[in-house]
Amino acid sequence: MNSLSVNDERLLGRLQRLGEIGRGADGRLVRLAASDAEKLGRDQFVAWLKETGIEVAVDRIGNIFGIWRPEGVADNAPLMLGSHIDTVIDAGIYDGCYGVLAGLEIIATLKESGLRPDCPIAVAAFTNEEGVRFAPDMMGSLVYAGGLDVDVALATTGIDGAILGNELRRIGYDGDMEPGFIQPHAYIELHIEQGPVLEREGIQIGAVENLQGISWQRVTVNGDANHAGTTPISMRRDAGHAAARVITFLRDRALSSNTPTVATVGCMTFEPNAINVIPSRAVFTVDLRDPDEDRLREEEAALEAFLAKVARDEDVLIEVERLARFEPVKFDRQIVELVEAAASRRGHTCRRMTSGAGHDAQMIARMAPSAMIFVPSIGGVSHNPKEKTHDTDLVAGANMLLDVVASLAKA
Ligand code: HGY
Ligand code: MN
Ligand code: MN
Ligand code: MN
Repeated sequence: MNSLSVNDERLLGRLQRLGEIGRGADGRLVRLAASDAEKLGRDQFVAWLKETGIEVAVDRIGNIFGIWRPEGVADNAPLMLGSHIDTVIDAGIYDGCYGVLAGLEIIATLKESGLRPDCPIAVAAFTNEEGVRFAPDMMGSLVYAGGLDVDVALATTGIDGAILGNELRRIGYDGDMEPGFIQPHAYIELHIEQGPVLEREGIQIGAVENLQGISWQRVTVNGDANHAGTTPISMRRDAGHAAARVITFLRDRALSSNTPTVATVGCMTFEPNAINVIPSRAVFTVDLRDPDEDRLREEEAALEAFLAKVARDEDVLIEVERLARFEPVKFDRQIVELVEAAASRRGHTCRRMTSGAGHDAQMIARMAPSAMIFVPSIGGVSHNPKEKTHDTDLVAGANMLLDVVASLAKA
């Protein structure tokens, strides 16, 4: 089977093509979950599934599946590949799309080769992996794996006030299959690393053995608007200043902790947001992550204590809303070993690693043995239009996925 390789031109061409869908006049790629731009991306993916001649199914949370059921192959539990095609704001073209299109490429390559796996093979594009418009992130795969009720998820309100279920209906992806309608016997997700490790160490393949814990919260600070010129500093209830103290606290704590803990405040708004008005309200998000669950809980407790201190010091009211909370996940050791074996057969350097980013694989791991394959990100950059991976690495990763699929599905 080792002689088989993916059609690299088709894979790379589709990545570039999908990477242009949702690019605005300003040149920024924005394909938020269930948006008009994402609909066009979904339509293109479905068109490629149909071109490949495989079954297309959409479930109630809008997850799209291409399912290859080769003739004469028992309808056993399928092997599932996939990732997501929704993006962050001003995104690169590889995050998620690479895993979805490589999964489709594996099916097309096997189908064309005449080789027959011993089970069906499915490729999934999960809804709302990024969680930028609707929280939590990895929502479609979380619902699929039974970790969130589908009707609760469909009722989620986005940052723009839209309701997810209405949006999926509006774009025509409110499918009728129940989430979990196919129970995979294994799931493998191919993804760019989105971090600096592989490139820094000059290693071609990451055999991802676990994924760190994630804690998302939205913090609202309520103070008092007042005149920027007449209000003495000591008499202010300045929501903006209180928020700034929290941002500095999070960064200083993560920096001084010499643990892998990371903390990010990615969104911040002030009200009334006027140059000469002391902010009456500040709303910001906190993204905390750590590979160790106990440490992540300590970080959450430290934040909670500091918020109480700031509320007292600055005489402001602070409310916290939980947006997402996922414990660290261990992937399936056997699949990780298959990845390492495939890498050595292909003569690639390979190392085990932890994923810093969240992925659909961490959710599907709740229902089936799952693992991931990483390829290097140039400069470790991602969630940025400069996100890039060498074509040779993209093709190497896809051929690795092909080998692991062939081992698991005995093609
Ligand atoms: O946030 C994450 O790690 C993922 O990109 N959704
Ligand atoms: Mn991703
Ligand atoms: Mn991402
Ligand atoms: Mn992800």
